[in-house]
Amino acid sequence: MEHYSTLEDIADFLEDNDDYCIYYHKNPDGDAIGSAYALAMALRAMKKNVNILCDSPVPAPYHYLTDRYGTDCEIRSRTINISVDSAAPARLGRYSDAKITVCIDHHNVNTIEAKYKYVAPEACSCAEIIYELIRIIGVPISALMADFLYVGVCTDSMCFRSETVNSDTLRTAYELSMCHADVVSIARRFYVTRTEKRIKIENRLTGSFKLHAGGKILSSVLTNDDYNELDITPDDTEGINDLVETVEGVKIGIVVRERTKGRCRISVRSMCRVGADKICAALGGGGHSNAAGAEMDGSAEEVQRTVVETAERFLNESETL
Ligand SMILES: [Mn+2]
Repeated sequence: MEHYSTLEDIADFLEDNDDYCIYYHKNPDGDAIGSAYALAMALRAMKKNVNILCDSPVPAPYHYLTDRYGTDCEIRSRTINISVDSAAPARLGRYSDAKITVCIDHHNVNTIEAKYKYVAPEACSCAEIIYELIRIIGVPISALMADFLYVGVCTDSMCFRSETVNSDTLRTAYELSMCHADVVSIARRFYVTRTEKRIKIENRLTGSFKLHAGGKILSSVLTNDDYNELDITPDDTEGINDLVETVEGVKIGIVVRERTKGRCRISVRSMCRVGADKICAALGGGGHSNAAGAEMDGSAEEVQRTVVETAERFLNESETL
């Protein structure tokens, strides 16, 4: 538990200055987007000048919210940089050199250097921390802000079923529902309804499922050929990792996605005590104990073999403890 500053300190600092730029990690998820946009809306309500920057475009499923946020402002020279939900400078992609003054995050390990740093690994989502911060600042939480925050809580908690869900997660969800977050439509949108294209992608991924270590490890692959045949981009596969949890008995689930020739993105889910972040750290990546990722060189097949071997090693170690 590394709390370098209090949220009260950060709230005071934000009140005292005028120009902000909020950064969130590349290949963003709902928590990164929700945290950044909700904080930006709170700062706008405080009459501050705010911009939001990310190395990747906002994925399509979030456009229905971000389109309602409005346009960015001009970036001024004395802008103070804030990072949310981002564990390391490299996660900011082409903005990795930005001098961050306020860092708010919930990853176990955070290597961003910032004067005001608040890292709460016990928080299930960064959105929960942003919610507390906005409450301390005292600006009213609009229905759109509540939707942004609820999307963060709902997606990082995998719709309230990840190991990291705790009573604070549920309390935040309850309070956001009191602020008119559209809880039913968000759960439906991100966890129930699927497009026909999505169903085809999911079928392709589940078709590649392989079991290892007596069924305790599952690996799966999406290759460039799959993308071409299904006429999709890697963006269309966001959240696909959830599927590895659907097979009974699986403790560690792996998805390998080919990005370009000879380069793959891996995602690891852990449903046991083996840290997904530990497995990914051994492969040059990082993340949370329940979900983590890395990028690796090699063909999809080679990468899959390496990740499975690494997961087996960690699983064996934990079982002999
Ligand atoms: Mn997060």
